[in-house]
Amino acid sequence: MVKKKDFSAGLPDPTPLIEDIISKYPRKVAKKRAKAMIANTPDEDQEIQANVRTIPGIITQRGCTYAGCKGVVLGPTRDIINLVHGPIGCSFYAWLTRRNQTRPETPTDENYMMYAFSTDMQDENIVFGGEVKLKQAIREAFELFKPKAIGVFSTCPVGLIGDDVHAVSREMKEELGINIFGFSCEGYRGVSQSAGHHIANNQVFKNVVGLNDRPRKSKFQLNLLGEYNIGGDAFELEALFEEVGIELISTFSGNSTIKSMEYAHTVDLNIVMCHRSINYIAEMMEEKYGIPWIKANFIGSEATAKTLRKIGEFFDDAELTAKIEEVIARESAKVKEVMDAIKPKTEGKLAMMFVGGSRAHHYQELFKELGVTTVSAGYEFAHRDDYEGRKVIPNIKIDADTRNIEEITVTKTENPELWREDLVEKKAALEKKGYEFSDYEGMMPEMTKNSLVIDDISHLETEKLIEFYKPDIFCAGIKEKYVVQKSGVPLKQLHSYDYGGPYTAFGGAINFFKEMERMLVTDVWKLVDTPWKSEPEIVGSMTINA
Ligand code: CFM
Repeated sequence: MVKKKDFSAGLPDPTPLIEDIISKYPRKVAKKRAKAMIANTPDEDQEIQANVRTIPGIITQRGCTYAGCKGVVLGPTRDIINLVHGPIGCSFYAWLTRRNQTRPETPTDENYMMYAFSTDMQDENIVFGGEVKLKQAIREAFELFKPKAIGVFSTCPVGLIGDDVHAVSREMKEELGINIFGFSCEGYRGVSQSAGHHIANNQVFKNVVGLNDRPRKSKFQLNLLGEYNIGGDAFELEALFEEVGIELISTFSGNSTIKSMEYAHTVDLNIVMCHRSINYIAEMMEEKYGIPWIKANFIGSEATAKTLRKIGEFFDDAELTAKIEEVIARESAKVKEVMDAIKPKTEGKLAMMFVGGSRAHHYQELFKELGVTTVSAGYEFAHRDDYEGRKVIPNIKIDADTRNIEEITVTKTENPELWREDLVEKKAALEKKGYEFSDYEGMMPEMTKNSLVIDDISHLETEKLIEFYKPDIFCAGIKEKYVVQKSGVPLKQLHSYDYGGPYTAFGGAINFFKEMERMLVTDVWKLVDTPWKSEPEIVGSMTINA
């Protein structure tokens, strides 16, 4: 049975634990891994190593560049055909595995999310080239579905043999008369899926955003960036915006359509949920159109209220503000009722979370509301700014792996009607009052003293941490789930939500609290250990007849 630790007087200094882990590695590996582990001191500027190559041989949680581009950023848009140029495995293992939901407006609306489109590359294509096959596949997809747009995604062999997906896309665009564009998102192109996010942002900005200057329809228009509708998260937020009277123009990319992205530049404000995967588009929209962005967080009821108020402050409209306050008051009361019932049972428990590039931070809010302390957390593939805040961006060294990603230059639009000087002025005026734009403070300043922050955690480190902290819950993904549970610690998947969700906004917080009650307030995990360790189960006797 796992013996609980009492950290009510504060967390212990994790330095001896770091030293113990490091001592198990060969010298070179130890040197590298030491830089990725920080005993957190929130009011000091501490530097963590992030977004560097995983050491070969270490079991990482990371995915590939193709996964970040095709699966994460473009995957949730229902009416673009995502055609994968590569071996079938790259499509098969990316097929409906991420729980990004969608809801077409009518039953006959286009929705390709349940399909897997692939060129099914064979040895012959690897040897003689696959461009002809790619063209055929594009024509076939077009004839069958007549889509508005097709995206072509490169897998590793495409880059190795030199197929030009961009040239093929241009040619096919001309031939078929629909929007077709390619992504150089070969799996090996970056150190993780993070490179794929960047590549996706660039291509969507170049080929989609700004194609349709739809006239304004409402008073308050915004885009929600970095929300992928896992487990219905975006549905919660859509309902919330609708109720307060804000028009959500486009979500990048949960429950989205390619059309909505085409007129995404007609908003007044971009709000960024997942900073890691989408900050590039937020920055580019500001550069080109003068649209400002703010960081948002809808995970946790307090965080939701804070974000709503910040949006209200931006629009500065008495009616909107009143409506926002009304919704906050009504919904917070519902959340509080559930929280008050559950918190006495969860208070003082310990959590750990190692997830992606934003949730390891966001979900700490929900645990905090239940009185659960996050003793250790880390991202799989985030950058230093997601840990330490955007202030460190100018000091991040650009390495060869980052140079591998196309850097596009964005300039101010020449169309005076599209350049939002009014927003530029509004931003300047609000900044004078202390309103923060274009900022993300990162995870480390918000974590407690002596919490242990680890980037790209390895399997050995995971086991050592469990042994040391004996957490009540571990949050990660399917790759870790059963290994962790075998050690008697429940694991909540924060990628797929274990078939649960939504967890955003007020309704989502209630869902999460109820689920945490079920996972944290149960004795079942104490039964994981073998009972014969403490008490003999079979008693036998033997008689010997001499
Ligand atoms: Fe952003 Fe995401 Fe995440 Fe991410 Fe992901 Fe995901 Fe994630 Mo899995 S975009 S960084 S690449 S919030 S798929 S919806 S859960 S690792 S923490």
